[in-house]
Amino acid sequence: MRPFPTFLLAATVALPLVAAAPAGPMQIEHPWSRPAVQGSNGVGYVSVTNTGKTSDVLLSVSTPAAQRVEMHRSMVMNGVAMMHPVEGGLPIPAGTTAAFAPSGYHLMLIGLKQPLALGARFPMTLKFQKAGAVTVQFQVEAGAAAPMAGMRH
Ligand SMILES: [Cu+2]
Repeated sequence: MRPFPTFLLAATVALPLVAAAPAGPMQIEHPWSRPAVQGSNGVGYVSVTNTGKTSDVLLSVSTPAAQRVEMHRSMVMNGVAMMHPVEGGLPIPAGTTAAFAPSGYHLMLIGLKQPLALGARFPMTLKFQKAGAVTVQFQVEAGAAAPMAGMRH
């Protein structure tokens, strides 16, 4: 299904950077994950701002820590929490932020090859259509629970 455009937040003010990685026009902030056991699925959250002048697309994400990574969107339908895969990449227009955060878009780590222990760090590579591949370290944090009941991610 097509991504719903509410995740796009106009970045009209300069925000202070937290654990930012230089990635050309892509400003990547607060890459984090939750504790999970080997063999299960993990989750990744990150904020990606396109500071460039042209639109870009987040095509895919990969990590040596899992068999594959999918982009998902959490939503509630008829009172039931569900997740849908984002097909065809996630467009990030110039000057906007794609926010992967609890109860919204998230990165789903399918088939963890290693446990994700609290405090550990692991690399994830974000592949953009124009900005190319960008590898950032995700930190395993306790984080806040998903604000919506029944929603795990
Ligand atoms: Cu998911």
